[in-house]
Amino acid sequence: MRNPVPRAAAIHDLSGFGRTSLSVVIPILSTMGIQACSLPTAVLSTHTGGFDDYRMVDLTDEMIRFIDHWKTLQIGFDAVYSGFLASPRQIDIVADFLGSFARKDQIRVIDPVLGDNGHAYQTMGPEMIARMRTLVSMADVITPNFTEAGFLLNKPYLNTIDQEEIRDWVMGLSAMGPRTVIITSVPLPNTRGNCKVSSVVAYDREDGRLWRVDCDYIPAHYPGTGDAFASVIVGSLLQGDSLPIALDRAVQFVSMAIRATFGYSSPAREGVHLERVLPNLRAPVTASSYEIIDQ
Ligand code: PXL
Repeated sequence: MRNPVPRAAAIHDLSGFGRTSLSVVIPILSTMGIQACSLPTAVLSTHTGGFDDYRMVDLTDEMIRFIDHWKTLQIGFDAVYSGFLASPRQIDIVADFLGSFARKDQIRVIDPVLGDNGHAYQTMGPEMIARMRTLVSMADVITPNFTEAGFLLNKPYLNTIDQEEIRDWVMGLSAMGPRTVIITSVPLPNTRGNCKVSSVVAYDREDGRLWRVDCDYIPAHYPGTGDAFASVIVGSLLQGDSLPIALDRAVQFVSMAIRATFGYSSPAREGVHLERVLPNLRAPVTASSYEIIDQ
């Protein structure tokens, strides 16, 4: 039976400063009417993007004890949603978690947090990438950015990619297991005159349809926007939205968050001004800009 308030297990780190991971996941899910139950993978003073002297407490052993407690409570989750994992062993722990807490009509969303802009994050080595492929195979939905998609497929980073090739990428990732593959920050050639765009491309293996949503490119990079994007996808799917509407809502929200921030000169590493835009997640869905590119 579904919970009266949809409930998601949120398996991410807690970074105290910088607006990534649980600091982003919890407010977004709560605002969307979803109960977020945190299973922290690590506690950090800040996230690792743009800060050098961060302190990190790896919670791998504690996760096992926390999960054991949750098992005794027989908690039922409508979604299991994982992001930043702090050690290769945590990937096995999340895989076990998926087995132990499986239930009918549950969605398993894995955001394979590994890197961005062609580079792996400071804590992500080849073993994390290799093991992440196993976790991805157990998901219903994955939300890699373009860099992470390349890592999972073992493809070199490209500065631009055409529609034919990105179709191969999403199908290749879906063949690894997940029914739905959503790749963000795809550098497709622009379709809006001279305006540079960054696209989200998504594929649903069940109906074979391929979707695209373009966003205006803004020359700034804020850590945590991938976490915000995936969290809106989780909330939207749990609210019963279709895939293209979920994509639209996530793109619109992240674009708005970036625009709300970019006008100020706050350091990019502090993330987007989430607090200013959160209420928009409760607004009715009024506009959509998705396109179908293959059916
Ligand atoms: O936003 C992804 C993320 C999550 N958690 C930590 C990170 C990052 C990206 O830098 O460092 C700790």
